Amino acid sequence: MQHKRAGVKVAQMAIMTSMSVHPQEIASELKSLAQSVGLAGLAIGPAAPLVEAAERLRERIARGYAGHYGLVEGSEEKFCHPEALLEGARSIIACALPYRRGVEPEPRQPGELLGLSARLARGRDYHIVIREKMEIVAGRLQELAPGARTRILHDTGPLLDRAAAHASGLGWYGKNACFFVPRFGSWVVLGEIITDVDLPHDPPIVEDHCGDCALCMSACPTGAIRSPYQVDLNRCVSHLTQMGGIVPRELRHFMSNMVFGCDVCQEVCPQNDNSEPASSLSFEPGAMPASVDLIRLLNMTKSEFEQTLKTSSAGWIGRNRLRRNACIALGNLREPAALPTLRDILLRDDSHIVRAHAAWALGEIATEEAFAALEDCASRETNPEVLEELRESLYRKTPALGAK
Ligand code: B12
Ligand code: SF4
Ligand code: SF4
Repeated sequence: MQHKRAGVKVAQMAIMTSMSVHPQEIASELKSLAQSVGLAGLAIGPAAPLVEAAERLRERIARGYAGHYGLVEGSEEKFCHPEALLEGARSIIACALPYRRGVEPEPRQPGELLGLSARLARGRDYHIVIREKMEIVAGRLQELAPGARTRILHDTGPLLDRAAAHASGLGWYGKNACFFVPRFGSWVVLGEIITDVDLPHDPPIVEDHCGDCALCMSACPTGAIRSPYQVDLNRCVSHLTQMGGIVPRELRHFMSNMVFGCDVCQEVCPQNDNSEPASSLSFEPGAMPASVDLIRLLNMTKSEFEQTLKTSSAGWIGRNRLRRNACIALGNLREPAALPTLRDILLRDDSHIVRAHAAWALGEIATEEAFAALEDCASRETNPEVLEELRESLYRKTPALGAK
């Protein structure tokens, strides 16, 4: 073991001595490069354990605010150790990609069967965009420091991106738990390059930017921001739109017409008031529009999905979760015009999850015709989860039964 560590040290020294360019110059060049490729910022921190984040993550898991996304007891050991993710790791190069586009969607008019996607879902898949840009930065680092080793991580990697960005001095946390960077506010996604090159570190930003404000906490539709900086994943609408299976009935109303994600706690934030839109270099229009035609989404075939929404940032959740969310959105809009499509879905759809949420939506529309469709279906359906939803929706017609 000792022998191995000594070997790593020698390798590191080799990288430092073979560097023809001074580390300070490398850092400055990478920062300029980041700007020119359309990143919102780049900052460099030590590849050291994320001690504070580990403590917060432990507390969060203990309170039951996590539990999905592989965040279980002991996860802090897995997600807070950048130094373990690359042999000889010395620095984290934290990067932010802005995604807010200048164009705002037209507000929905009464009668329109439209859903809404969160801002980050509207461009090309951000996982691909940020990776492309970080590859350019990592490539330049390898030119400036020959022999440098790098590992690129973002979102699905085994590291807390916000905590790594914070430790690298890229920006600061808001009480909504989102990460803010200068000029672009919290409308950024994050990624990091771990490297064995010893680069000068930027100091973490420690100032509190929220002060007495608590707008995000009062605006959150489900009260998911339990205390400053602590979001209860189980109540967060963003999670509800992404989770698999049946969405808890008591939380569906809070999802409004969202088909992917939730931006409420960022939209109300005064720190985002003057945030700059992303340059065209960063976010080209993607397959997911801001306003989503819910009927079209429900009728979308597998091959149409593959060619369109699959290539957006929301594509990874798959066609049926998006169609399930479309049912919830239609239930919340309560527009009778959605009835024929929901009835067709309820009678014929392959996915029992989509059928179950169509049954809920018809119960929300609650017209004579909607109840007739539910009764018709109840006599043919065999799936227990759909039958349960049918029963609950039909209780709305005869509330006395529900009281039993
Ligand atoms: C699981 C997850 C979720 C979950 C839980 C989110 C949450 N707040 O806990 C759900 C599905 C709800 C979610 C929603 C969203 N997410 Co998300 N999500 C993740 C993921 C995969 C893991 C993050 C996680 O659970 N962390 C656990 C907690 C404990 O850690 P944390 O979020 O890093 O932050 C805490 C600690 O680090 C701690 N902390 C540590 N040091 C310090 C120091 C100080 C001084 C303070 C105050 C706090 C602090 O405070 C934070 C709050 O507890 C990351 C990707 C990744 N690999 O990191 C993306 C990520 C966090 N998500 C991201 C985004 C964009 C979103 C959404 C905006 C998407 C949307 N529009 O719907 C929402 C925002 C919801 C919100 N208010 O947080 C971005 C963050 C961008 C940003 N600018 O902050 C990430 C980093 C993905 C990426 N690579 O860009 N997400
Ligand atoms: S994303 Fe939406 S539900 Fe989640 S904490 Fe923010 S406002 Fe609340
Ligand atoms: S809304 Fe207020 S409290 Fe919430 S993150 Fe923004 S400034 Fe902080």
